[in-house]
Amino acid sequence: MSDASPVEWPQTRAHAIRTPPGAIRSLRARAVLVPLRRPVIAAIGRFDRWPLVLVDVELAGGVVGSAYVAPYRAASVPAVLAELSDLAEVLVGRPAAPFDVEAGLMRALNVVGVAGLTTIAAAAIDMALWDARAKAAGLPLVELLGGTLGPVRAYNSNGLWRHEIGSLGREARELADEGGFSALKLRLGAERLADDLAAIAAVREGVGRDLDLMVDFNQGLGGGDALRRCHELDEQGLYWFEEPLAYDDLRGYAELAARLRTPLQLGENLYGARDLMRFVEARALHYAMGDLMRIGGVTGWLRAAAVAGAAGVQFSNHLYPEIAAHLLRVTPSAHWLEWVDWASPILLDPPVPSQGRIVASGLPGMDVRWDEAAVRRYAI
Ligand code: SMN
Ligand code: MG
Repeated sequence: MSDASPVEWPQTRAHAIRTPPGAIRSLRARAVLVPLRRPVIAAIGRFDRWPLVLVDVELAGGVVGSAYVAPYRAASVPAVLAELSDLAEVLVGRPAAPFDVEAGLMRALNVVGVAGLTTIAAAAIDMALWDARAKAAGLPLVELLGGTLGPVRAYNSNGLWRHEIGSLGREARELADEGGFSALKLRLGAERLADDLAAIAAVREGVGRDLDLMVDFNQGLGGGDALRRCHELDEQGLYWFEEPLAYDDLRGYAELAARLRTPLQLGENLYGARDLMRFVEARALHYAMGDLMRIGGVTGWLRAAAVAGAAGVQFSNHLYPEIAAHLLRVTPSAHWLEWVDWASPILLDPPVPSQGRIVASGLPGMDVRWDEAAVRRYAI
């Protein structure tokens, strides 16, 4: 974005500001490819390693805010980096004020599209700015936002992918034991109903029926097939059906939501609060989740969480558990934290789940601190 003219940045009057947020001095972006303890195998593909784009925003005065986004495909990393360097040109010298940056970037980007890689890059910057603001204030993000540190209930999403059914029971036991979890997520959407039923039975054989079991179809089913499969599984006592249809099939989801007894969960692929608003208005979901890189970072999360809360829709995170441990504490209809440890290899002191809960560290910022040796090891 070389032409910054459409952006009208607010003129701040020095005398009206008590603690100026400081200007953005520089933005640095790099990428790593980290190993996954258990390969991700779902209807959307197989991933043996997980790409992360790391962003550091330095403010005048020296505070550095950090954040990461995970664009799934390693091949997408150069595009995200290019977008970040484009946005950096516009942002250097501007106040480190996430709401102003959001307004400016959305106005500048709406001519090229505000859903997709542009949003992903903008979300990474937004999160790094919030981290910087929290560090500058000497507060954990949750306290900067007006909340308190405390536990957030989590489910373990680190496994139960679509691999051979024979190992699902043992894996479910391991996953429950890893952090005293009372809920797990299983990926479904096999060609034959019998295989989905066998996967559910295998997990329950491993951990019993007391654990809550969410299931995720990762957009794998066509319209009529989704209705059929969900009906067939409706008596299984599953906690939620996640994304049986293509993520943006508003009409299809509205129909499913009206016909099923098991609550429908979706939202990980929605871009921003307005996307979520459409699904809420169409009564096309029962639960919603926000993915920080698509929902618009911390700023976008706050907006989406307000929409969900006002509608009485319980709101969970998708990935980014370190940051979600802060945000779910200030989310009016906070539901479950999705626990994955995929960024843990490059983080200093990553969160450790215990008794099925995650607690933010209490250090200033949002608990995204690089283990630089590990970042070097996995750099791409
Ligand atoms: C998921 C997340 C990341 C990669 C593959 C699948 C899944 C989830 O949709 O909800 O965790
Ligand atoms: Mg999902």
